[in-house]
Amino acid sequence: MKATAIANANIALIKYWGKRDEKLILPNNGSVSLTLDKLNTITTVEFDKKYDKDILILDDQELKEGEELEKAIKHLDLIREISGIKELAKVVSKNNFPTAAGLASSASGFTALSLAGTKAAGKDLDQKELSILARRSGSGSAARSCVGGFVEWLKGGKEDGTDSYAVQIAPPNHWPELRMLTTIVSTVKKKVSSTAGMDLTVKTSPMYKAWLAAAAEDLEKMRKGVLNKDFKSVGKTAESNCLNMHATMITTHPSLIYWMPTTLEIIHSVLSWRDQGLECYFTIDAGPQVKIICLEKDVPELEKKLKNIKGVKKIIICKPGGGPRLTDNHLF
Ligand code: 2P0
Repeated sequence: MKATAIANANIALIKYWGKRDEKLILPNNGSVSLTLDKLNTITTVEFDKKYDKDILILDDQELKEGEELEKAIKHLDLIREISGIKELAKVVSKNNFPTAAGLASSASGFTALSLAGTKAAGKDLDQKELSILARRSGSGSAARSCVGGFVEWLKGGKEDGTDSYAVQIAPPNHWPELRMLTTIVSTVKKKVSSTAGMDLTVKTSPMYKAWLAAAAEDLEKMRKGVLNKDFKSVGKTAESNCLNMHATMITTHPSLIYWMPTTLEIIHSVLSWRDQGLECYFTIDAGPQVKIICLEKDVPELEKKLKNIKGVKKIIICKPGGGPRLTDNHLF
């Protein structure tokens, strides 16, 4: 009753920000993401009678308490419920990138946990079932990491959430020249989680209604842009959707300002590089890191320019990546 899975992170081109159901983790708006090939989580799950509690070891550290542990146990409970097993589990998980700094570690983490956990429990879920499970306890955006390439998480309308899951708009090889440069400007764990942040935004930002209206239009444009490989439209739409989301964050009470000085420096740089003819666009999640959307041909030039910005600690060059997979390389 042991299995190991690897799942890739995803970065939203059209963001998810706000829930219509907090228990089932159902979104107020549909979102679109790119699954990335370079940022991943590997997770081994073993259910066994020998365990007298659920054990979670994340990046070599056993979690003894806290929200992350609670979410993981809740997820294991869901897996036990759908599989009809009672055994407790040991979970060992490793990210190849900083956890909880706005790099979607929870999405790849909960996807890997869902796939490894259900397999260890003797269940084979299809992509839709996995996506519905993955979003349930830890991270809504995990629904999207269950699918490779260009992905839409359907908002759905049903109360039970059975029509809110991720589908593929196009596979990774649809647009192999597209790149997402992920810059790391800070590895400090953020003060306000996405879950708490979006809840506050829905309740207090006067901009929230406008965000929802714009996001619905952005979604249409993004689907078309991806299918037509229209780089300008994809970049512009992603950038303005990101800024709209951050406008709702900034106008939340108390204010949620995830940006750091280097974040802003990169934003200004991208705008000026674009003025000079270097076509690139930015997107930012609930954290300080900036992701730059560009084409393969411009990567060397952009990398050179980014390295000249003092606060940029690391640049990870990502391509469209695949969905989650099982492996025999268990972590214990
Ligand atoms: C996204 N984010 O679409 C948006 C943009 C952050 C900003 O989804 O509350 O871990 O657990 O469902 O999915 C990050 O939050 O949040 C996120 P919950 P999640 O990628």
